[in-house]
Amino acid sequence: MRLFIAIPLSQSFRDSLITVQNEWFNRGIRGNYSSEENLHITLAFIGEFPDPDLVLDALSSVSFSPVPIELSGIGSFGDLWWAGISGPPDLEAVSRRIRRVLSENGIPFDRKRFNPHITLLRKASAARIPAVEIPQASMEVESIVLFRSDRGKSGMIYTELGRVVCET
Ligand code: 2AM
Repeated sequence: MRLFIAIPLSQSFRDSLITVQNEWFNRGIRGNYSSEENLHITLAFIGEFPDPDLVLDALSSVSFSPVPIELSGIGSFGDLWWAGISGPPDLEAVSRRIRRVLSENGIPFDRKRFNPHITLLRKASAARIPAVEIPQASMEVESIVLFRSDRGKSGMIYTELGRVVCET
C-alpha cells in the first residue's frame, strides 16, 4: 500500500485555503483542486510499503511539543500550486526526527528536502498564479498521521491508519 506521514489541518486553516481555491476558480483557473478533506502537510512520503504497523511502531517513538504554524504565501512547482507554511524550524525538526526513526527501522521514504507546503491545485490551467488575498490562518500542530493513499474514481482517497499526538 502507498503510505505517507502528514499533518492534518484545523478547520479554520482549511477554510482559509478553500477561500484561496475559490478565488482562483472564480477567476477561471481550472485543474485538479485538492478536496477539503485531502488538505495536509506531508512530512515524509513512504510510497509502496507492505507493513503499516511497523511504521506506526516507529512513529510512536517520536515525541514532540505543539508546533505553531501560519499560512505564508503561495508558490508553485510547475503546474502544481501550493500554500506555504511559516514556523518551519520546529516543523523541520519534527520532520527530521520522523525521517530518522524511519531510517532506523529500515522503512524507505522519499529523501527530497523537506519543503513544507499544502497542495491546493494540480494541473493548473494557467501559467501564472493570480494575486489573491490570502486569509490569515494559524494553528497548533498537535498530531501527526500515517495515511494510506488510494486512487478513487474522482481523485485520491486518503485514509488515516493511526496517529501520534503531541505531549502536553
Ligand atoms: P505533493 O502534494 O507536493 O504532490 C501524497 O502523495 C503526499 O505525498 C502529497 O502531499 C505529495 O506531495 C507527497 N509526496 C512527497 N513526495 C512524493 C512522491 N515522490 N510521490 C508522490 N507524492 C509525494
